[in-house]
Amino acid sequence: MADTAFTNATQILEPFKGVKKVTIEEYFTSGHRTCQGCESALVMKLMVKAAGPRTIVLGSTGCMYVANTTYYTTPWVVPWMHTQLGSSGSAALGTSAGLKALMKKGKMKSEPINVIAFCGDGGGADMGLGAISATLTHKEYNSLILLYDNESYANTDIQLSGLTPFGANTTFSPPGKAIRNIHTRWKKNMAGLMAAGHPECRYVATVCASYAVEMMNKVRRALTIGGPTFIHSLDPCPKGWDYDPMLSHELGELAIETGIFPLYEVEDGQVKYYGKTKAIIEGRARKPVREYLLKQERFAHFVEEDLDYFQKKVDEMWEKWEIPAVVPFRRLDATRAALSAK
Ligand SMILES: Cc1ncc(C[n+]2csc(CCOP(=O)(O)OP(=O)(O)O)c2C)c(N)n1
Ligand code: SF4
Ligand SMILES: [Mg+2]
Repeated sequence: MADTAFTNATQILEPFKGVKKVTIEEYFTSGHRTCQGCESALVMKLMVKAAGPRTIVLGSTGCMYVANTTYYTTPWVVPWMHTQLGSSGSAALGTSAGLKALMKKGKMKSEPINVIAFCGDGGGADMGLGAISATLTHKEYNSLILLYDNESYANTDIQLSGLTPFGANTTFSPPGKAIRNIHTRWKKNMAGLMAAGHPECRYVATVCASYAVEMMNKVRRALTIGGPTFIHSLDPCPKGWDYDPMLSHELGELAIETGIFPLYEVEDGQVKYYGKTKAIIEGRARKPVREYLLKQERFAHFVEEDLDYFQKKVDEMWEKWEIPAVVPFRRLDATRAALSAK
């Protein structure tokens, strides 16, 4: 049962118990022009299928706006609104506050209406970070912000974002003869940042559409808990990552199996790993990162040294972080000793 005391949560969306129990109705259908093998389009379809018909979707500029609203066509069956590139947070908060006010004044029937705002990694993890952060402090309004992470500003031809992985070839970081890796910064830890920094946000999860039922169930959990919630989805992008579109599903799996992108949810401060990430926590070996990286042409310029560096950074996430692969803080040995001596 959802705890409704803390927020305005008014509905219980039970998890789908297996693929056969998933509802057949579609609210994101034909009529879009995304690339073949686009995982972000699949994320839109699963996200709104999980939420159901009483849902308003808000979307910031990016592939999931442009390719989904080509002139006079749209795949959206539910009400949908475009919002400015950095505004998914503001749009979520404003819409949920507006609905609440109309219901309070009796101008609308009082009923649960899901407000979901999506954003890309550029729009969400870079440009719109402040607005998302503000929304996650407003516990009195129900909304879900879903960040679809294709690891670049894809719609404007693959510029690097704060979520582009180390070394990737983008139009802003083409490998050259003099400098092999132009992009040398490590990817932001977006879900960990949202979970650790927003005490009023009761639910943060990471998902990947390669695990579709689990992904939908995280959306249902977020909408059941209510208040402001956040989901980070890793979405293989054939154009930006430069691979055969038939590999989208497999690359999603490899991102998890190598430990590069962990699957977890943080509910009321408790971290729960799930899927193959849980298996890793329980002792299953992580696959080497090279199995994931070398299937993508954006890393075709990598030499052994780069693969080793990438592996070392991922190993650190699992072996040195205070909460493995979630929160990167490390306590000093002296602090640890003092606490355990109490
Ligand atoms: C304020 C602003 N700056 C730049 C643009 C141009 N622009 C449109 S979509 C886009 C890329 C957005 O990247 P992301 O949020 O990652 O979404 P994706 O295109 O990858 O789906 C950019 C830079 C814009 N629309 N608004
Ligand atoms: S560029 Fe990537 S995210 Fe954009 S429509 Fe194509 S596959 Fe999807
Ligand atoms: Mg993007």
